[in-house]
Amino acid sequence: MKFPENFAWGAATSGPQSEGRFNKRHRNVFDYWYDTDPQAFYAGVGPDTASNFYNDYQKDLPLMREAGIKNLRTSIQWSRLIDDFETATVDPDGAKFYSDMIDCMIANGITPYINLCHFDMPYELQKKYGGWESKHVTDLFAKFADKAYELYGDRVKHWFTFNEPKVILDGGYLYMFHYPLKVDGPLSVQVAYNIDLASAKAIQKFRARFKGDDHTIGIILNLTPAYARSESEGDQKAAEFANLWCVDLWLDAAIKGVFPEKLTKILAKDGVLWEATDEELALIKENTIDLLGVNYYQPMRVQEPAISPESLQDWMPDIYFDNYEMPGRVMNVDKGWEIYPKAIYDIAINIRDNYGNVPWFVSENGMGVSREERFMDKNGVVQDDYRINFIRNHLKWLHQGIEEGSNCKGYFLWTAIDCWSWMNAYRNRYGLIRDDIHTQKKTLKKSAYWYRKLSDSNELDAD
Ligand code: BGP
Repeated sequence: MKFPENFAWGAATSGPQSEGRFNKRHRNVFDYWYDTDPQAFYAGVGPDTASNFYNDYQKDLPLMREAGIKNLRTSIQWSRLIDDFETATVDPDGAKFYSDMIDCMIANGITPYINLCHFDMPYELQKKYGGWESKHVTDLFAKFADKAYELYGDRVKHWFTFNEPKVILDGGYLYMFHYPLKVDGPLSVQVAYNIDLASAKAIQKFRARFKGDDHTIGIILNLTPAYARSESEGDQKAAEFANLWCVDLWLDAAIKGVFPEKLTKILAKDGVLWEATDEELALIKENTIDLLGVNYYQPMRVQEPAISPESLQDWMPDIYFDNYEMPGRVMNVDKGWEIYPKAIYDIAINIRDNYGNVPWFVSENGMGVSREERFMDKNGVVQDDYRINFIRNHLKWLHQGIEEGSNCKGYFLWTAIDCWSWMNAYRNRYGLIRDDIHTQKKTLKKSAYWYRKLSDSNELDAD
């Protein structure tokens, strides 16, 4: 299976998950949370060292290139680059680190894709203003973004405002797996809107700076269609709302610059619709993306809720649907996620048919496995055939979507080097490259050799 010419083969990581906290003068919300409650993190491991990318990037990047990674997405940490958040003056060490690291990527034949928010709200802004609860913070984010464009826009062509904004809501405002650990459905609705507003403001700055040249800006969304348990009316209605809230809300705002009317009607009826001004809505309308990143790991399956939404006191988005565990599903039992490669095709077709076939790429997809030492051969190489199969099965469906006309420009695996992952710390390993977190020794896994072949040939082997 041949992929289109210039198809971008790459991998993704993020600043907080790879760099380590070396020389950081400000904390993001995860740094703060770890400092105050280390036991909340798997095995008590926090972001202090991560995969030591801050110190190791000169060795790590050539290794990534050996693994066939020709494009790398990472993120600039707001809390590392910026010194004064109100005025967006820079921290000299942070600015130099990102500059040198970007130069090193390019010197190693790796194209940088730079994202500006990967869950890492500066703690001071969370404390003082409530982070994304505040519209003032959306202005501060745009200033930070503009500073990043100014510093690195000469070398970085592909920019992204947010990674998985929905997870900021899920983790921080609904299900308590990210700081600030609130459970507040109505507030999560305002946070969703404020993030879309912040993204549009950052895009506005981008357009003012890079007029009509080859720079692109986008957003990275975690998408999966909501699959209904059955054709029954109740299950179908549940899937309709889940799609509106989890998928259309984000895609419509990013690509069409508007919010789905069916959703805003329900939110208004429930008395939880966000506060918005006409001026803000016009700004969102005018500042849509060029390139969409799609993170896909697991499908969403839903069913009619067991309890009628009318009987609940507290508004939460999931009063309208319950998760459905499909009997006989294929699972990655380590991570607890269903494996369903066909969803990537459904996503491709949805973008083609309902979103003007906007250029997009798979910005994350991958398989997290615990205790990978189990699979090491006598030379210490992890024989991760499960990862190769996972990637292959997803690529087959992606290829099908491309054959049918979907405008997909690349595939980025999560991740290059095993990295730190929020509350899960180092529990699940996703890398093509193993990181021994005790010695920081990094070694290619079997999948790295396979991925190199794939990226060099631009062709997927049959089995
Ligand atoms: C995505 C995030 C990544 C990464 C990945 C794997 O949602 O964008 O940052 O963490 O999921 O998740 P985990 O490591 O928790 O299994």
